Amino acid sequence: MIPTITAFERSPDRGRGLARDMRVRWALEEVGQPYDVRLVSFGEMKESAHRRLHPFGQIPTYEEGDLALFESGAIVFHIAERHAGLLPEDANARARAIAWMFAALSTVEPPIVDRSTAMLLERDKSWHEERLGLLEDRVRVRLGELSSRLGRADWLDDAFSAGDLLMVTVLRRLNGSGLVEKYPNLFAYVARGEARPAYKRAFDAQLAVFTGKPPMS
Ligand code: GTB
Repeated sequence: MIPTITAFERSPDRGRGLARDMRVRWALEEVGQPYDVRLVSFGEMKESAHRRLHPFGQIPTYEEGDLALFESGAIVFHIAERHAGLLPEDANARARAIAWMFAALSTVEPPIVDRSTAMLLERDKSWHEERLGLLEDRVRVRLGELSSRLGRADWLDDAFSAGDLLMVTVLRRLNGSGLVEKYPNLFAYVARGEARPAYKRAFDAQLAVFTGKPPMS
């Protein structure tokens, strides 16, 4: 059965792959699962038909037969559980990969989202610069810790996993900030993720929504 996901009809990131449908698309591409996309406007996301799928009126959602899911992490986990390629077979390695999924979403992403929100909504406030400094310090702490753990490895725990997929998408939200560049191993890690053929296919597909041109095959 071909699943259907939802994505922004007009993404505010202008196709830079920063919205959270990107991680779901990437996961589906990694496992070779074709998918359909239903584009929704900001208005439609808040209507009851969409809220039946997503209680908070957001994207992405995932529908597959009788199953409807929201939360990008839960969706990526579902895809990783149903298909080979995103979680190791070995039970302990699998548990560690899942720990990295949680780390990406609940330890590394929050300070990054706080920074993005400050950049988006608080630029006109008299206290913006001071607060931004504090928020960026918090981001730097996490990046430093992540960089130390990654060291010279290609991926967070041996082979590429759903943990890396989520972590790379989280770190990409710092594009243009200059923060990741200060940690050459993290910068290379993000580039390694972006170089994966599945990432490129997912990126091109979401960009095509913005440009209105079909992805190059
Ligand atoms: N925790 C949920 C998940 O992981 O799925 C969060 C979902 C979420 O934040 N969805 C956003 C949304 O629907 C889109 S991704 N927002 C509309 C709303 O809340 O009304 C967040 C996002 C949006 C835009 C950019 N950007 O322009 O760069 C980046 C990320």
